[in-house]
Amino acid sequence: MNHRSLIVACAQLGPIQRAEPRAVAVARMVRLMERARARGAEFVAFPELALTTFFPRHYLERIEDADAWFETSMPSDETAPLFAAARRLGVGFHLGYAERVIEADATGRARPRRFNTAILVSPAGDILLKYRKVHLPGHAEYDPRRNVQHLEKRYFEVGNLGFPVIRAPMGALPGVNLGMMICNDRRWPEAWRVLGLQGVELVALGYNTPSLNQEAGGFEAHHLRVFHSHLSIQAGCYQNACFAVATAKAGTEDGCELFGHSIIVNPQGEIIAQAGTWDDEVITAECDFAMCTLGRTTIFDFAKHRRPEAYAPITGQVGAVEPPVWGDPGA
Ligand code: CDV
Repeated sequence: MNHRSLIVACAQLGPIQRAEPRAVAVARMVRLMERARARGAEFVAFPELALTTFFPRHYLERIEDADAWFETSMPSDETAPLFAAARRLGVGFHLGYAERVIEADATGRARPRRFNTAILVSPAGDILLKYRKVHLPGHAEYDPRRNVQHLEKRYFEVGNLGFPVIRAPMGALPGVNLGMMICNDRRWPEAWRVLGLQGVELVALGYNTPSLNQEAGGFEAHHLRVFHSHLSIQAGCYQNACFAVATAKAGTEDGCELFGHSIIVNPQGEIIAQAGTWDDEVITAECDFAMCTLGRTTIFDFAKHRRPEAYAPITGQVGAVEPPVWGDPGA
């Protein structure tokens, strides 16, 4: 049997302050790609919104005033060095960024639209696949109760590309099934399963997650923030028999702390590499895709064991609908 393996890297980024120009961030990212390549990596994953500060923490009354944080072309003059590095080093990469496009909406009207986006880029510098974040956390209006805002629902529309998977050459392999999710998506088993149903073998995902729960909806112990992130990624990999390369933006950015703990996870749900700093850092691991077979042919053999006829509420409703109280004659 052919050995199908790929060396992947998380290129974790330390903080990018509000005043830091894109060119500085891109230069840091190119250095991380070089370090990853020197350690054998054939595919490098960057965080969510990797080119700028995590700007949804800043409230701007006019959404257009946030446009400086958005990319209107990819690559652009400023991001071209990433694509050049991919070609020079022969590595593919995953990049999260804020995307502004003129695109028709559901009514057919073309207008400026903004998405929290990620792309997969081949070692030849071609964009293979685009994904737009589906699960946007936070709120759309300024919330005076919060110490730090989380305005993703203000600055972005819900992604309209679904959860696509592509089979593409990567490293020495003629085809790997590659998919993406972005940050909060990792907490939703539905997102993983849609990727799993397309036979995804490697999920690239980036995140910006504050160390503190800023929602003020109740106490959440600090250590549980990292635990819940890892729990979600490990469960997603195990239940869909795939690898994940999950990359953080880390450290104190604009006075707000983001946890690092970037990880690479195998189809058994085990963490096989983990970042140890809250700064620019490369971690690598080898993904042997033969490991996906066990889950796919036994407990998570979808064709044999899934029961979609029992899953209607998953796509038929949004919020929970509780059952009536047992024995209540009025119910
Ligand atoms: N960028 C994110 O999507 N962050 C969320 C926070 C707000 C909880 C996350 O799920 O990590």
